[in-house]
Order: sequence, then C-alpha cells, then structure tokens
Amino acid sequence: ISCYSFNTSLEDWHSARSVCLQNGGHLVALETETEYDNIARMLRTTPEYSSLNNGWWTAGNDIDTEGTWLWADVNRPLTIDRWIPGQPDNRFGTEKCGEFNPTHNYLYNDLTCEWKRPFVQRYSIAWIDRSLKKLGLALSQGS
Ligand SMILES: [Ca+2]
Ligand SMILES: [Ca+2]
Repeated sequence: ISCYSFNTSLEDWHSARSVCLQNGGHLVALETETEYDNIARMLRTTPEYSSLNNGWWTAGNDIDTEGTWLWADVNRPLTIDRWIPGQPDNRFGTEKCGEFNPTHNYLYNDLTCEWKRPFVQRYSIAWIDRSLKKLGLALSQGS
C-alpha cells in the first residue's frame, strides 16, 4: 500500500524534502517501474497537475557521489530505467536531483537542486496505519 500527495507549492529540492519529512512522509521514491509509471500517468492525465507544465521533484539524487543515484530517506539505490534518452547528463556539472519532466512525457531527468518545483510525497505504511487508527480503521493484509 502506498499513499501519495501532490504538493503544488514550489520548493527547491532540499526544502521539498524537508516539507515531506515534516508532514510525516518523504519525497517519493520510485522503487519499481510500475510505481514510476503510475505516478507519471497521474501527473500527465490530471489537468490540475499537467496544466502546471512543470517538473516534479522526487527523492532521487546523486548529491553524495556524482553518478550514483539514490532515493533519499528510504536510502535505496535507483534501479529503474525511466530516464529520458541522454539523461542523466549532469548539465553544467551541477545536476544532482531527479524530476519527472513534463516536456518528455514525465520521464526522468536530472536537474539542478536549487530550481523550485512542485513535488510528490509518499507516506509510509506506519503513517497510514496511525492515521487510519485515529479514524477507528485498520489496515489488513491480503484480500
Ligand atoms: Ca549529477
Ligand atoms: Ca539533465
């Protein structure tokens, strides 16, 4: 189970990451290609989001080691391939943060972290479970 929120306030990557952590979640980590494609489709097909014609921050970054991409906060390597052909290009030697790119069908691009972008947050199972309990509901496994 995953729960996402699409935050349309414009933040640089580090601020976006902080906002997500304060909200009890984290910047979205696209750990499978299915997950990537589902979020990309949401951004592409929801007029409220696609009309912004803006990139969206995710947790992906190569801040620590150039060329080694990780998902921040979940601390896992980026293993999927949804890069725009020719990306990541580390343009100007300064691109360290990953975005869904609207001009390339929401494929992945590396970008300078200081740009301000809307961002996608993912909530943890623990956060969802706590929130449901407050409503008197519970998660159950299986079907
Ligand atoms: Ca880079
Ligand atoms: Ca790039």
